[in-house]
Amino acid sequence: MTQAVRGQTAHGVVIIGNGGHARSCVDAWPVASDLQPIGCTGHDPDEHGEVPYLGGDDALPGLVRAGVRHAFVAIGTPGLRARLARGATDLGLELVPLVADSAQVARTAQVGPGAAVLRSAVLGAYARLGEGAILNTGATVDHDCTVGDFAHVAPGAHLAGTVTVGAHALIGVGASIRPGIAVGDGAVVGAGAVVVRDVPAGTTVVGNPARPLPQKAIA
Ligand code: JB3
Repeated sequence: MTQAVRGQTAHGVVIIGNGGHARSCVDAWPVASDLQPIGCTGHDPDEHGEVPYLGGDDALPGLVRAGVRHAFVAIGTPGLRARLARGATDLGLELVPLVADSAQVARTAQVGPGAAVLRSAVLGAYARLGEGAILNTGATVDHDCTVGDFAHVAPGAHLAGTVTVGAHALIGVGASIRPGIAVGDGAVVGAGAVVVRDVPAGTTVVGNPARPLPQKAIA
């Protein structure tokens, strides 16, 4: 274990991932939190941003033995984020949520374990962000919305009230979703799309108004 981590384990958070999303999450980490990032794991030793590189994920058991108790998975790909989250909890690590200082989270909203509410994002009254979900920079999720586990609401996307987004779904940058719409598990809403009808699970919709991409276009 690196000298940089020694002595910080009890309140330290190991960031799993060391790419662009990890750099964004470490940057947005709340300054006054008792729990602070102490290092990151990933494939490329040269990619780590503001925190030390601690090795690949095979370094995690050693960190747990050394007393690290908390982790945060900072990987954009939903399936990989979910797999790494399971791996972390299997090691006994607790997945902690990230709520940026400049984010606005309603008193009645719920932020799941390992979920991220990044800079200037807004989570409205009685809205729920599932485990490992990402509410990215400047995105807004309004009252009574549900964003499923490991889903991603990309920067500047806006969900009106009572929208539901399924697990692993992606709401692309700058997209808008009308009130009451349901976006299915694993669905993809393209950048800038305006969604006025439900989006079936596993489908991709683009445009204004948003329409399904022909299957061949996705291949
Ligand atoms: O659009 C925005 C604002 N952010 C995007 C984010 C949500 O998703 C960002 O632009 C990227 O599209 C993506 O960020 P991410 O996942 O950081 O992508 P990338 O910059 O390609 O970095 C992926 C990192 O994951 C690499 O540094 C790899 O080392 C690391 N990685 C891949 N597999 C892994 C594993 N790290 C660990 N610990 N374990 C793995 O199995």
